[in-house]
Amino acid sequence: MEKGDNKGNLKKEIEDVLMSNLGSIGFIDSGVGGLTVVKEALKQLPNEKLIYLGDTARCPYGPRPAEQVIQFTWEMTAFLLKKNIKMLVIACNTATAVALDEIRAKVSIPVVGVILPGSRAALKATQKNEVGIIGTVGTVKSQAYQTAILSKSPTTKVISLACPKFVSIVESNESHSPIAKMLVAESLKPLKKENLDTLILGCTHYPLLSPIIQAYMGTEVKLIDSGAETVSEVSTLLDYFGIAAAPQRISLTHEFYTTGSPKMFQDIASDWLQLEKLNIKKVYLSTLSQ
Ligand code: I24
Ligand code: DGL
Repeated sequence: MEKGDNKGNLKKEIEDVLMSNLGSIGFIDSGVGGLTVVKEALKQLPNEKLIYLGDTARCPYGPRPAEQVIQFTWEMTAFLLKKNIKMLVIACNTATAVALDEIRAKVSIPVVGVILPGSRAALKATQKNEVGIIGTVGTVKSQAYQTAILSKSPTTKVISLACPKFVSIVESNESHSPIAKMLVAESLKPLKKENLDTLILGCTHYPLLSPIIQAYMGTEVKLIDSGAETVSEVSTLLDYFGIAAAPQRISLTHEFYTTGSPKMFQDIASDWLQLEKLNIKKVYLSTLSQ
């Protein structure tokens, strides 16, 4: 082998290492719920290296004041920016609702939230021009979905409903239990009276409840998974900016960071993503606010 060949290989290897970081897509969430978005990304964008940060130590964000959610979201963004990501996805609906504009104004990479993609998909799906949205207290209070939908289609009727108990029912492994069925029926009762044909699942955890939400609302109501819609838009944007990753010669090692217990993160994430050993590290974002 000639000297030059070795040099060429080394250069290629260095380039590969650099590219593998420069080319990552960052995901931030209040905890593990954003893994519903990651699961879609693994399916729709298998060439992309993903870096996920979940603020499990301070989860849930849903009941927190907007100012605090903005602060936490900024801390997560600042952490991922050091990883040289090419795009940032705010996978958490509550964080998107209150912090997207501010984060976008502060960073130079494209920032994608979950609310516009979900709203667009709902407008596409509705025949009756009447859309429902369910989410956390923070998301509903912000009226971010309503604002997004009405800015595109002022005549659309939007009915918002906070379902604060849904997150805890999912997190207590009860998604398929009779208790969950009763809670869903009780909570969604006000929506049944309405004439909507499209319902946005405006929270990372709600896709896990979609079988019982669908059963209660009826098959004529189309459920929109905001996270899945967001990944489709990320795919479009990667092509638009010409920054989509090429097929990889080696298998990708995605990076996962949590502010909580890596062991518990591993248990949930490996079960949910059906991946055995994940690369999970603990991070400390801020010692000031817990
Ligand atoms: N689901 C979520 N969060 C949890 C949970 C869950 N525990 C069981 N299941 N806990 O979100 C949050 C608090 N933890 C997080 C880790 O650190 C410590 C604190 C929904 C996850 C959506 C991907 C139920 C469960 C599971 C495996 C897969 C899916 C799932 F155990 F819903
Ligand atoms: N990730 C949050 C959302 O999508 C749900 C969990 C929480 O309240 O932090 O709104």
